[in-house]
Amino acid sequence: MLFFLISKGIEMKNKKTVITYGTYDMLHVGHMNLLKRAKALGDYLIVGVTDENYDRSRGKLNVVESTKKRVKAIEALDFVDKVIVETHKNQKAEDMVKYDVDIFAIGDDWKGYFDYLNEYTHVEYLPRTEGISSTKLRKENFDTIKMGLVGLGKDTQAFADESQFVSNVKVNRIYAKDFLAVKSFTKDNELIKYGHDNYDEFLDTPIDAVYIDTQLSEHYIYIKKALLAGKHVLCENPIALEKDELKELLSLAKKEKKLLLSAVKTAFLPAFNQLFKELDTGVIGDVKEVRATRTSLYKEKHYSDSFIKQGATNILSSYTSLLVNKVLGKPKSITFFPQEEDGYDINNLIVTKHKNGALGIANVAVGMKSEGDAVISGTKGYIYIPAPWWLTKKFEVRFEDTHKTLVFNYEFEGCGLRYMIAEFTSLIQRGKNKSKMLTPSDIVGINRVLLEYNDSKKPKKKKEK
Ligand code: C2G
Repeated sequence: MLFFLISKGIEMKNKKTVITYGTYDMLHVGHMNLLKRAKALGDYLIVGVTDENYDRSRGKLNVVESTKKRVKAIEALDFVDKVIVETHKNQKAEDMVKYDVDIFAIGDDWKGYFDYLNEYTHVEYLPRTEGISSTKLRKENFDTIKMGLVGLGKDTQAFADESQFVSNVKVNRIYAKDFLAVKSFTKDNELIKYGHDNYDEFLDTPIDAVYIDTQLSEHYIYIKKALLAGKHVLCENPIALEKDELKELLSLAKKEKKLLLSAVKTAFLPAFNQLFKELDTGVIGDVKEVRATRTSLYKEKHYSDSFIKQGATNILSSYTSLLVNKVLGKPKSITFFPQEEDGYDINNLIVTKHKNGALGIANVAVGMKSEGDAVISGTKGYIYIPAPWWLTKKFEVRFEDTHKTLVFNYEFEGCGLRYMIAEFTSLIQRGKNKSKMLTPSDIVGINRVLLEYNDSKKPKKKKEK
């Protein structure tokens, strides 16, 4: 046995380990050439396949295949000896030591970028295969999604600008009630060339999908008409202000086989999605409480004189509900502690009770500012998301022993909209009518609190004598 172990040790040491990394989306001849050239440098090839959150945090938004599918495709190559998943920025340096790597190899499109790894191993830049790329394959294999914008708000131009970073998307049309405003918006606009002040005419144009950002009270009717016109819908939340309207829209989307997604961009950010992967490992034990605060001094103008006002709960609780519901699930009870002024809630403390007695504590306000952080508390530790948690790029897993803190950084580019646009359009291209990052039950969950609150504001029907 000892002889075997010694000879194994010598064999392993004589073995020349080569490592390379990549997304390997829609595996093509350029990838294969690179992998074969890397293997030829040694006799043991490790391939690091990037996971989707790491890819998205480094600006690769349009990856089509899941991490699992891409790992399997590389594992199927008989000349690849080991496959690992690359999940974060500094992993390469850690891997050089962990796997006692002799050569780090990568395409020469990265020339110079990985020179720092010469500190740990020998870096080789290999010739890239011209004329083929995953981006090119995506353009060839997927239709371009044409999107129209509904409403002319503070984020309209940002949405159009951000869509430029997503492949196979064209945003070139807008509808809004105010024709003069539409005319001046499209006049010198590089992207949005066509303007409408008639919604039916707008829906009759060759667009596949719409992004709705109007007064909250109009969302329902704009969504309904778009779905009936065969368009996919991405709409600012809330989707609807009353329970039966939400139910009607979700079943209409299902019937029309169209995608209906709430535009809660937090749900699509890399760090936010990584957070749930870490939670699922049980790293903080059983979750007992989720606390999240979101405040903004931005106030919607009051158009509707209905009992439903556009205060803190309707404007902001979708975000806190997203975190509370994704972690704790559907609440068993909801209690409101609103502060009201001018007939609407400028601030609302929303306490929800969940299975196993876990508590959700959400604080939303439009009439005051507070610290916008979030804490997920468990029996072994807790996750702290610094303000603004809803645009999170980092979170920490903390324990009683402060030396054991784990820090996770997942950058994202721009204002975050491109991740939502990429998810929305890639689902349409792949014929999917629901997102894993924001499922239909998530959409019900993020609207549940505000619908209950609006319900509680309804004038009570006088009991017939
Ligand atoms: N490649 C190539 N020829 C092509 C396309 C890609 O040689 N026509 C090489 C790339 O240079 C890279 C590998 O194939 O070495 C994987 O390419 P991608 O899947 O595009 O991955 P990439 O974004 O380059 O990630 O941590 C990830 C690494 O930074 C590389």
